[in-house]
Amino acid sequence: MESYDLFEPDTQLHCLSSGAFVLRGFALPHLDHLVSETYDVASISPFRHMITPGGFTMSVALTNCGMLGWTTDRRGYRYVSVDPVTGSSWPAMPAVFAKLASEAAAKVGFKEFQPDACLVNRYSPGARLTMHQDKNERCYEEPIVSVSLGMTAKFLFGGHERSDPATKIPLFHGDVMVWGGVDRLRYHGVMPLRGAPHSVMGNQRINLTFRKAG
Ligand code: MD3
Ligand code: FE
Repeated sequence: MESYDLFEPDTQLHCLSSGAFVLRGFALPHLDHLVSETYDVASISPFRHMITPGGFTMSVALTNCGMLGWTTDRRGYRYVSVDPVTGSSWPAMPAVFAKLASEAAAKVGFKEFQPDACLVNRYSPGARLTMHQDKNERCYEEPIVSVSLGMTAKFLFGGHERSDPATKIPLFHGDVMVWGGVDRLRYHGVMPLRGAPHSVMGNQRINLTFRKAG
């Protein structure tokens, strides 16, 4: 698969497919604020390792903010409004999160994206996400936006069948991805985290994934 630059060299917009984009460094002006808000979210609803319906403990630790949070246990994957660990609502989505996600979506043509869910994934060295589709949301018309913080990850951009070949894409601190339309249900994953600790975030990668789930 070829990727190519669009006409905005200053914003470093890469188009992977007609509905999938990498916005290199799009979050750079907001990074300190994003990182501190992420830690505030995790101080209210802590990172935890969830169990998949198949009985495996996820290597990625996660938490959520916003009206709805993604969760998994032996009963399946779903969105819930109450954090099962704290018994309280998920922390509110910080304004800087919602603004960044909707501005990134608008930049590539998805107007008025208003996420109600932000999944916060934390990767320690060795943690990975196997190839999957994001299928737990009510509406596939809305795009998904993701923000990478910390250590560099190799993202796997697959096709519409699990067995389709995947392109490896490096994602750096401050990179944003947006995908929707014909690419909304592509398989994707993240290779086991490895490499040098990050100067600001240390020995981890954190990813914010914004969705309209409800
Ligand atoms: C490209 N998280 O939590 S979303 C997830 O880095 C998840 O933690 C990724 O996948 C992470 O479900 C970031 C990246 C993503 C998601 C869906 C896509 C990229 C996609 C669908 C089509 C194409
Ligand atoms: Fe996903």
